[in-house]
Amino acid sequence: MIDLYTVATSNGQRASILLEEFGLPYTVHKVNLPGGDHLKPEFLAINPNGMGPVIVDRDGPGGKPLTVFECGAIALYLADKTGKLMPADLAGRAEVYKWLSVVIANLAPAFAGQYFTKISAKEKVQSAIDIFEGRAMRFLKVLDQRLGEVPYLAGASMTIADLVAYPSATTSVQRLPGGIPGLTHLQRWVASMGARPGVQKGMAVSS
Ligand SMILES: N[C@@H](CCC(=O)N[C@@H](CS)C(=O)NCC(=O)O)C(=O)O
Repeated sequence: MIDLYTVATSNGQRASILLEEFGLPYTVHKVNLPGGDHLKPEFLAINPNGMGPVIVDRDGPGGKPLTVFECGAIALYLADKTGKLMPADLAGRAEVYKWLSVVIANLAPAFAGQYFTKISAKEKVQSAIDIFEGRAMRFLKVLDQRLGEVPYLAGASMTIADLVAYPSATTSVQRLPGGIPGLTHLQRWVASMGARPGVQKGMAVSS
């Protein structure tokens, strides 16, 4: 059994749709960010960064509990644990690493910057908001271009890269003025990913 400590954001959604699509049983623990749950000692004990989501795999390697934080690490750990949603060949795996990194290291931080400058900041600086929104749109266009070439981010089959990307392309994009008109390949992929029962359940778990 896995304990999922989740947050009602794109990052929490990444973890819960991964667990659903891997078909792993898990118990949900909701972390209340406005209430400061993530800064309490018991949460910092499982993620010293004080950020959700976190999973605690009670049946980790050697039958011992193992804690994993950071969405990219959670996705890779679960793929390794199950042997699913990751190609067997090195070239295919490299595609997963690339597109997973585009989302985790570029798109998600751009949306985080947009959130901080547009919503959290007491003083709104339009030029800073424009930088983050421009970067988010730039990376979304890269995903759209890629999805015009192949059905899924890493190629012919759905992988963890798609599951990690999906919440950014649905939840986070709602904060972009005007949404993503014209990104037709991305929209096609969003519709097909969103039709999956596991994705729907996982999105609901962390909303
Ligand atoms: N890079 C982290 C980002 C996680 C993250 O930003 N979590 C946010 C919620 S969306 C959080 O817990 N923030 C609390 C804080 O920054 O204090 C990941 O991929 O898991």
